[in-house]
Amino acid sequence: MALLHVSSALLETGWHRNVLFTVEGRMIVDIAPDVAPPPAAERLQGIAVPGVANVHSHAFQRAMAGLAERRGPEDDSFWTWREIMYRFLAVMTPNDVEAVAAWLYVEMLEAGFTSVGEFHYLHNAPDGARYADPAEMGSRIVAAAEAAGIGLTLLPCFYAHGGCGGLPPVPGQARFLSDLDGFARLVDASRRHVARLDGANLGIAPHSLRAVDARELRALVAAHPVGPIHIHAAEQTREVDECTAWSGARPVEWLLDNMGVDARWCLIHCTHMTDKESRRLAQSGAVAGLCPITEANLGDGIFEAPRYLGAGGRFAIGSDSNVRISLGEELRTLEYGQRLRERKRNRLGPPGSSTGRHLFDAARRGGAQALGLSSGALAAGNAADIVILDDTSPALVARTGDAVLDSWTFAAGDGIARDVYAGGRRVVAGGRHVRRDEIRARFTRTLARLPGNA
Ligand code: NGQ
Ligand code: ZN
Repeated sequence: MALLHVSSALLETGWHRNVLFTVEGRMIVDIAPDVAPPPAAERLQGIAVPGVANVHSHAFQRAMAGLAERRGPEDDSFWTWREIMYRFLAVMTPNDVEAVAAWLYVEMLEAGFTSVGEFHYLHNAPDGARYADPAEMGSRIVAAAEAAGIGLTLLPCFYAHGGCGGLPPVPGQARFLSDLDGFARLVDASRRHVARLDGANLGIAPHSLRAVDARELRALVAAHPVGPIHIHAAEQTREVDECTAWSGARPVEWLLDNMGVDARWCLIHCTHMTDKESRRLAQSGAVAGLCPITEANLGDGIFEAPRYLGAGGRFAIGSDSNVRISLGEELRTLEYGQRLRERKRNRLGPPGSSTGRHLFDAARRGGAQALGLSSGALAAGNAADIVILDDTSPALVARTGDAVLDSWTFAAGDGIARDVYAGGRRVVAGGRHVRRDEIRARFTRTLARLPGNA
């Protein structure tokens, strides 16, 4: 049992001072506000907020961050980026993926993300051959999460086609492919790896309506009656056009019409929705997994947040391509997109509310839902995912209450999280991950071998 005392904390019931947390194993078992620290307590000077789930990551892509920012002969797009990404992943070994993922998860924890949904599709060897263990690559993700101490929801991805309506895959997709039987074996093997990691979860991730046909998607949902289901949807206008040409319906519309989308579902991006799709998705109880930094980087478009949130829609944040790892920057980018489009300020959140607080609350709640976690709030009975912000940081000096979240979101740089507990374990102390040096050294050695110019 551990006792942690902080000077202030954002609890489920709002802001409180002098808060004592009792942590047992992975869980918070008691919270007492307005108490002096007992002698046995560890005293942490700072502001405690709940750790937030990062619901959408392709870990291996961290290794190519910054390598696709060079203008090509024709208009660069999501699709030209994807070709660079495919060339890059073709050379990555299981060891490489583990080293990159472990470092990425260190960065996530230092940024205040205490769990990650790994949308994992790099299953096969570079030539498409199966590894002896079909979940060899997934086991490396589990090992990386274990080394970093981040909460993991592993989302093995089903990928079978190269376009809507069951088009054949292209050669660059060989590492992702399986059929339904192979996928069942992959999920079973993944489950065994996940089981050895305390608190880890398993879901499934049909990649997108470009990679999964209608029959397969129905079979996958029927075979997995519990747990999170994540799918990419409506990120690019070309995808919307392709889906409409195939089915007569747009991607989000098709999923709503055909798949019984509910609170188990997390639809990643949903950048391009009509008014009606926004309203229907909001009513479904599903989570929209928004990845604002990646969506900006890839030129996807701007999510229609005021409309969707106004209809009660839930969202969560994902770092997706992992080109940058920053919770504040994700939330800021989401809000700034709306400001730039509407030429107005403070677009998200009801009148009178703090924008930072509103976005943070929505992201922590939606994140926990999308990953199937009992966290997302500092409350007894929830996982001890606790982020203690450095109240001596220049960006937070003289800030209290919601102003802390506004300043974190809009004014602070990186390095605001001083101490981070994930599943009851202190993984960041004094702003540094407890295994930072060793995990970083392995990452550095790995990057030195991978192509440095894609
Ligand atoms: C992915 N990433 O699976 O890594 C995708 C690109 C695709 C994003 N959509 C590949 N951001 O969607 O075909
Ligand atoms: Zn993605």
